[in-house]
Amino acid sequence: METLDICVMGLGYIGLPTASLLATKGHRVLGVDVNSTVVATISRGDIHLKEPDLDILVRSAVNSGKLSASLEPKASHVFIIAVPTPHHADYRPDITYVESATRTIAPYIQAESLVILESTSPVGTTERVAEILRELRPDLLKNGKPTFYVAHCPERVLPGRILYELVENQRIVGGIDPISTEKAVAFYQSVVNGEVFATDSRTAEMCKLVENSYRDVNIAFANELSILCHRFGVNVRELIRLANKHPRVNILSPGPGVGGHCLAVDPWFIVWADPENARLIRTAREVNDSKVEWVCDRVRERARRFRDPVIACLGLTYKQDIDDLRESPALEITRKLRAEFADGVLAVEPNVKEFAEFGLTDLATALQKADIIVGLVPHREFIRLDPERLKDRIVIDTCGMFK
Ligand code: SAJ
Repeated sequence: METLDICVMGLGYIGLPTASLLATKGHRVLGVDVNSTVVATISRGDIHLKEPDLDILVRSAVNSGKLSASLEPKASHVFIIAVPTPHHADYRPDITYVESATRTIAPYIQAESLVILESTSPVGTTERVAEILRELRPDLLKNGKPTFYVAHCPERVLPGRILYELVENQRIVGGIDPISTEKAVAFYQSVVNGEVFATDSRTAEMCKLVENSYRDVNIAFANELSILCHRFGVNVRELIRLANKHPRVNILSPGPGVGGHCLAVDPWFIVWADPENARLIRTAREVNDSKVEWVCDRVRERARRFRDPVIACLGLTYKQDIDDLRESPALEITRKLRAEFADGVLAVEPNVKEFAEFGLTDLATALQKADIIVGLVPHREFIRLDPERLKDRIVIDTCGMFK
C-alpha cells in the first residue's frame, strides 16, 4: 500500500482514534485541532479523552513518528474532517465547524487530493464542503469540474468500543460524483477490515442519520413501556425479557432517557429538514427527553415522606463505563434534583475525576448516608454492588442495574 500524507481535522472521539489508526497503518498523519491544549497533549503522546486502549495506540503512533499534532494543516493526499456537528437551541443544525475546517484546509489541497467528511451531517453538507472548496480554489477546476475529490463516510463507532469498531465496522461511502466515491472507497478498503459500500453523498448522509434515529425510536418504545408498566404495576424488565422470547421481537432497554452527542442530536437533523413528515422520529425524541422529568417525579414522590431527604444519584455520564457527560440524562436528573434538594443530593461518578459544577461523593459515603438511591448509569462499580448495601434504602433503579 502506498504511504499517504493524511490530515485529520478535529482530534476528538472520532478524529483522534482515526488519526492513530491510520498512523499505525504506516501513513504519515497530521492531526489538527483548534485547541492548543489538545495539540500539546497529543504531541506528548498523551490523550485528553477516556476510551479503552486509546492511550496505548496514541502513544505508539506518536513515538513511531507517524502521528503528530498541530494547529495548522499541511499539504496532504487525504484530508479527513471529523469535527462536531451540533444543533442550535431551536434544533437547526450547526455545520459551522465543518465549514470552518473546510476553509482551513482549502489552501492545502491539490489536484487529486481526497477530502472526506466523517462528521455526522445534515443531508447536503458534503456538497456544501465541495462548494466551499470550489469557491476558494478555482485554480483546481478543470472545465468547471474539480480536480480534487470530495466524499462522505460517516463514522459509526460506538464509544467504549471505538478501536474495534473503527476497523471492523462496515462503512458507507458516498462521493459528490462517481470518481470521488471510487477514490474514497479505495481509501477505506485499504485501511479497514469491514466491507465498504458505495453510494452518493446524500444517501450516505441520510444513512447515518437514519441509523441513529432507528435506535432512538426503538429506545423510545422501551422508555414508553417503562412509563406504562409503572402505571399498570408490571415489572418492565420482566415484561421485555419475556416479550423478547418471540422470534421477531427485540425490545431495547428502558433507561433515564437517551444521551450522548449522537442519538439525542442526529434525529433532529431529519426533523428540522421536514418537520411535517418526520412525526415518528420527533415523537421518539420527545418521549426519550421526557423521561428525565418522569424520573424526577418518581424521586419526588418517594422523597415526600422525609423532612430532609438524602438522595444518592449513582452515575452522571450518558452511558456506562465512559467519562462522557454530553447530553446526559443522568446529569440532567441530578441537576434538577439538586435545584430542589440542594446538598441533600449526593452525586457519585467514578469515571469523572473533577467536576466543576458541583462536588462528587464517593460510593461508600453516598450509600451510607442516602435515604433514597437512584440508579442512573449501570457502571461496573454499581452493578456488582452487594444487595445488602442497598438494604433499608428506597431504591429507584432507572436502568435495571441492581440485582
Ligand atoms: N440506551 C438506552 N437503552 C438501550 C440502549 C441505549 O437507554 O437499550 C441509551 C444509552 O444509555 C445512551 C444512549 O442510549 O444514553 C445512546 O447510547 P448507545 O450506546 O446506543 O449509542 P451511542 O450514542 O454511544 O453511539 C451511537 C451508535 N449508533 C447506533 O448504535 C445506531 C454508534 O454506532 C454511532 O457511531 C454513534 O451513535 C455516533 O457517533 O453517531
